[in-house]
Amino acid sequence: MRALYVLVAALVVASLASARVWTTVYRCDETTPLAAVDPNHPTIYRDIMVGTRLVLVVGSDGPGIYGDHQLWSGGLVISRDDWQRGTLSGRGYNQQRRNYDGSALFAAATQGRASVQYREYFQPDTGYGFDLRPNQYSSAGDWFVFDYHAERPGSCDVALYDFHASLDMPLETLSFTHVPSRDFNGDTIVTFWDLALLASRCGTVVGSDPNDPAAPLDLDCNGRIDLGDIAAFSEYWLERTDCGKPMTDPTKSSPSL
Ligand SMILES: [Ca+2]
Ligand SMILES: [Ca+2]
Repeated sequence: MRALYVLVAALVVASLASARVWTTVYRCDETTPLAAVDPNHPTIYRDIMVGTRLVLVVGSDGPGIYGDHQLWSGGLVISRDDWQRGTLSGRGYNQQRRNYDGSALFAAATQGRASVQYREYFQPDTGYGFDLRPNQYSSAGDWFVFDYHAERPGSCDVALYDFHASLDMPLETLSFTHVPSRDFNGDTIVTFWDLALLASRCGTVVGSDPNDPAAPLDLDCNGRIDLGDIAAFSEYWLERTDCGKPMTDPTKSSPSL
């Protein structure tokens, strides 16, 4: 009889449990996952350049409805302290519904729509982000998509919450670190043209004025354009910040160095 009680209790718990939900981070091509620094810490990511766009996909291994008919609900949030360094954008804003319809993917919006709404958060910290709610017919798969943009050097965390589980403890925290861009001519890819700009200034002393046009080239911040900057530059060789079509003539966008 005791075994029967245990079985019934297990079935009740299983029927009330919701899907496991997590975030996958892709580069701008929406196909290549962004590498983690350490396999043991899969949500601490390799440094990215300022100007980099990433794509964040919230996915699930099951439907977004609990056994008691409540819908899964959560949020993707950047704290106010980090918001200046990184930003999240929704897709396909629907003015009438005040909803980011384009950020709700098929598995969350099966036979209808899903809720993706921008809001300011006050708990546990002040922050900005999106409330997420799949619909009652949702299924396992990719639920929501957002664009992340690295705005300034420094660190920026993005937290994914399951509001049914906890308002204080995120399900996971994605940790990004932004480093100065190596794409000096702004054509979204680090190539020979950027190397040529760096090499042309090799040996230059960088003034203390942050507006010194050579300042962006001093990647290791030692006050001089030198081999240290070439080494820091080479780590991002051929890396893209975004996947827009490169300009036909990259030299035309060169800054006046
Ligand atoms: Ca470039
Ligand atoms: Ca330097």
